[in-house]
Amino acid sequence: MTASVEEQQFTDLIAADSRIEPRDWMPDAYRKTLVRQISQHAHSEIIGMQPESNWITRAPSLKRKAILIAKVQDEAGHGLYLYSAAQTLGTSRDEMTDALIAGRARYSSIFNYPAPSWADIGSIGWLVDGAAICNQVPLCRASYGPYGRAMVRICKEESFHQRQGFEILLELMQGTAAQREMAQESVNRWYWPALMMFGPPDDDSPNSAQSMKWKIKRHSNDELRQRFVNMLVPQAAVLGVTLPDPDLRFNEATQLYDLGEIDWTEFHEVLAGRGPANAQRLQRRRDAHDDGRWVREAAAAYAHKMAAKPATDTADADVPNEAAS
Ligand code: FAQ
Repeated sequence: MTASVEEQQFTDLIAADSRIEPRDWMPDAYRKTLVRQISQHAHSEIIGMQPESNWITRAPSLKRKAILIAKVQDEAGHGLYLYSAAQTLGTSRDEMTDALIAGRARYSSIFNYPAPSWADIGSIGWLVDGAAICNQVPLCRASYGPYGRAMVRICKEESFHQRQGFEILLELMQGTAAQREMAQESVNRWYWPALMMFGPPDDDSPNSAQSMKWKIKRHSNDELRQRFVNMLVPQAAVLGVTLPDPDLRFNEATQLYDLGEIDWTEFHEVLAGRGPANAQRLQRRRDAHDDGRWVREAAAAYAHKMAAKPATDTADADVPNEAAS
C-alpha cells in the first residue's frame, strides 16, 4: 500500500530530523505514544514535588530552605509545561489529572520511595535529578516540537537541581562522622531506584523500538543507564561516597562500567502500586486536588463573569477615571 501524501510528509520530516508541530498530520499511534510519555512525565514532576516539599519546613538553614522552595517550585513549572505540551495533542489537562487521581496513570517509580533524612534531599538532587538530566537531554531533540522545546528549559533547571544536591552531599561528607554516615546511608537507598528510572532493560522495553524510529527517544534505556553510571563514578569519588554495587567495575575491553544485577522484581512491584510510598503519594495528590477545588471554581466563575462583560467595560475597569479624580 502506498503512503498518503500526509503520511509521506510525516515520514520525510522525521527522516530530515525536522519537527512535527501540533497542526501537522501524524499517525494516531505517534500521537498516543506522545500523550502517554508526556503525561507520565508531567505527573512525575507533580508527584515528584512531594518527597522534597516534606523537607521545606525542616531545612537546616534559611539558605537551604530558600533553595529547596525554589527547586520544588521549578518542578511544578515543569509539570505545567509538560501538561501544556500534551494538551497540544488533543488531550485535556482535566483528562490527564482525572487519570492520575483515579490511579490509572503512571508516574516515575522513583517517587514512590520515602525521604526520611535531610541527606535524602542531597541524594534526590544528585541521583534523581542526575538521572533525569541523562534521560532528558536527548529529549530536547524529540521529534515533537512542543515536547522538545519544553525539555530545553526543563534541562537547564534540572542541572541546577543536580548541582545543589551534589553540594548538599559534599557538605555532609565534609562534616562529622554522623553526617557522613547519613549521606552514605541515603546514597545506599537511592542508588538502585535511580537506575530503575531509565526503565526496563532493552530486551523488556516494549515501547523503545518504535519510539526510537519516530525519534521521540534517541537512545535506549540501557544506553542511558550506562551513561549515567559512567557520569556518577567520578562524582562519587569527589564526594567520597561508595556506590552500593559490589560488582561495579571498569571494563577495559568495553571502556564502560559493568553493573551488578538490578532487582527488576522490586521495579515491577513499584509499578504495580506496591512500592513503599505509592498509596501515600496518590492520597496526597487526591487531597491536594480536593483542597484546590474552590480555587478552580473561583477562577472559572471569574473567567465566566469577565467573558460576559462588554469589552469596553473590562478596559475601563483598570483605568482610573481622570475626570472624576
Ligand atoms: N517508572 O517500554 P518502556 C524527574 C513504564 S522526571 C514508572 O521502556 P518508554 C524530574 C513505561 O511507562 C522523571 N514507569 O517505556 C524530577 C511503560 O509503561 P506503559 C520522569 C516506568 O516510555 C526530579 C513500561 O514501563 N521522567 O525525575 C518506568 O519507552 C526530582 C515499559 O517501559 C520521564 O518521564 C519508571 N521508571 O520508556 C522531578 C522522562 N520506566 O506506558 C521532581 C520521559 C518505564 O506502556 C524531583 N520518559 N516505565 O504502561 C521517558 O524517557 C520514557 O517514558 C521512559 C520509559 C524511559 C521513562
